[in-house]
Amino acid sequence: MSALPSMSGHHAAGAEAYDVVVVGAGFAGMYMLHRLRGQGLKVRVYEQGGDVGGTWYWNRYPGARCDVESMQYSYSFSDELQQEWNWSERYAPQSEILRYVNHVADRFNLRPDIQLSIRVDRAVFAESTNTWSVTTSDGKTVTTNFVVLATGCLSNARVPDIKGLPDFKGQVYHTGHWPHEPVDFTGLRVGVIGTGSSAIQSVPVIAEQARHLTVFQRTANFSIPARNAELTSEEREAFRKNYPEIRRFAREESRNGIYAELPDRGALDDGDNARRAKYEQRWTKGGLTFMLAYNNLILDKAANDSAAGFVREKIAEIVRDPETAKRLQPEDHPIGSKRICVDTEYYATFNRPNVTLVDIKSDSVEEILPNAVRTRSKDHEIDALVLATGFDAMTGSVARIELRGREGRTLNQKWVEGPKTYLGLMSEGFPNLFIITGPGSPSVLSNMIVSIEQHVDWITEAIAFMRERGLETMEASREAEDRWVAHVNEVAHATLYPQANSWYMGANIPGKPRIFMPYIGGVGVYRRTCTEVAANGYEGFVMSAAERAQKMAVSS
Ligand code: N01
Repeated sequence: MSALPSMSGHHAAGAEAYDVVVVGAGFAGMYMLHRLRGQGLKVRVYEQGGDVGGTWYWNRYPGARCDVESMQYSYSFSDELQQEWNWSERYAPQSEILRYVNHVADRFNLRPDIQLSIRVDRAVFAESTNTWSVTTSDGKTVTTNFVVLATGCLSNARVPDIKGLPDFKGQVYHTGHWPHEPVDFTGLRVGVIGTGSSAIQSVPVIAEQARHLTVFQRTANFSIPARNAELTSEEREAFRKNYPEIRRFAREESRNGIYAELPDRGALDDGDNARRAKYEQRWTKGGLTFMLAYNNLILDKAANDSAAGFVREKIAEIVRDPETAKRLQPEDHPIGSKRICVDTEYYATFNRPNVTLVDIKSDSVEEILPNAVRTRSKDHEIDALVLATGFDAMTGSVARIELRGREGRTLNQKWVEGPKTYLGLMSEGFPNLFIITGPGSPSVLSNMIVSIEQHVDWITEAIAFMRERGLETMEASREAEDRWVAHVNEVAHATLYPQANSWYMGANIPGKPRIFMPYIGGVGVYRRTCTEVAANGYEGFVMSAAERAQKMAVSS
């Protein structure tokens, strides 16, 4: 326990008082709790799910796995933990990741400070006391000095507004909100709407069960084989032995928080044969790092075209029906400008006699009938419908909470033209409100665990800094925030990313402002920026002591 006093000095009488309220008990909220408790702070975590795990609690669809290898998609803060946990596969299934999260909750005794099945509905900052009042779905209000939003980037499942959907007489599922009981599609005609990562993982598994599967595709996506396999004990040992360097590299040198061999040249620096051999090698190795074949794939359109062309050729080789292969070949965005998908037998699934691909760009969905999806040209009869339609990403979960900062202004009002933050950590006008992996930080462009740990450590240190100096509020300055928002956009527009209608841009939500949300500058670069900001006395942030505390100091 820290020798410093708890901070809950100026809270209104009556309400329960905390130093920090954390919203969400996924990977971010759990580690945040662990660090803050280590500082002797009184912390309460609210989690709307029935258990810990966040994304991994909700996304239970068939075939759900992470697209970052488990030996790297895992906490690094405890060497004992990373040495003792046995990942079974290169990409562990969702159930195993959830077991791991639960193991962490127990191992670090986190549960007593986590309240489950409780949503945070509103948080209001009181300028008179410099505290937040947090109201939860059970009607209670507590006060706290700090609020940390650990609400996740992809946690607000999005059900599209399709005519007739409520009248469908079979079961409707959303991949991001999957039932806890096993779903059995045996003997059923199933429809899947959407072809993003969630669909690409679930389609091959559903196809094995269903009598017939119809996949409704609006936009084709690039997918690379996962090459998932059981991990041998030698492979696990190699990671464990080299963890110090693997983790250091991921944090400090990588762009995306993943330890991987970095390319030393651009795609056009190699001749046709050498380039093809390199893509082939990456394709055979599998996984997200396909995009690391060359150092300019996401910067130079001609370089990108060479990689995209390679994957299109692979699709044509795998898929036997030329019409279907053509429909599956993405043509409307550069490869990697939407998160590249990682699959097991996705394209090959379209060779099965019980699978049909419907291109709903040319043959759009008109409505859902009680027993079918009606597209312009025909009714596709189905018994069950899976919506793999994604999330209101990055801002969606934050937007669902009524957050009122200075002068009663809500964050939704402030972000009406797109999210504005300084470093993705704080937003001006909202003192003592931190966001873990918020818009404006590498977040979804990285191995989330690396970015989560970096933010949690930074926030922990900022709070400790304030306590040591008797400071009561911290917030982003308008000027620093404006500069950061401009920088995030400038970096994004120097790449091919904005050329895709992706959820990175908010383009999947009708009416959502189009602004590039994650920071592309790279995990290592971003980390150095945050470290320098802190070393320079939290440059760009305004910190202040309470007037009351100052008065007390003067009079004593
Ligand atoms: O969601 P998405 P997701 N009518 O938004 C379509 C992470 N993740 O859940 O592209 C018809 O990518 C939409 O079509 P279009 C990962 O970061 C990771 O699959 O907008 N179709 C698209 O095809 C990922 O990027 C893992 O034209 C509609 C699909 O639905 C992120 O989560 C696994 C529609 C949505 O794709 C989101 O992935 C899963 C409509 N009205 C997820 N509305 C791994 O780690 C939407 N679509 C492997």
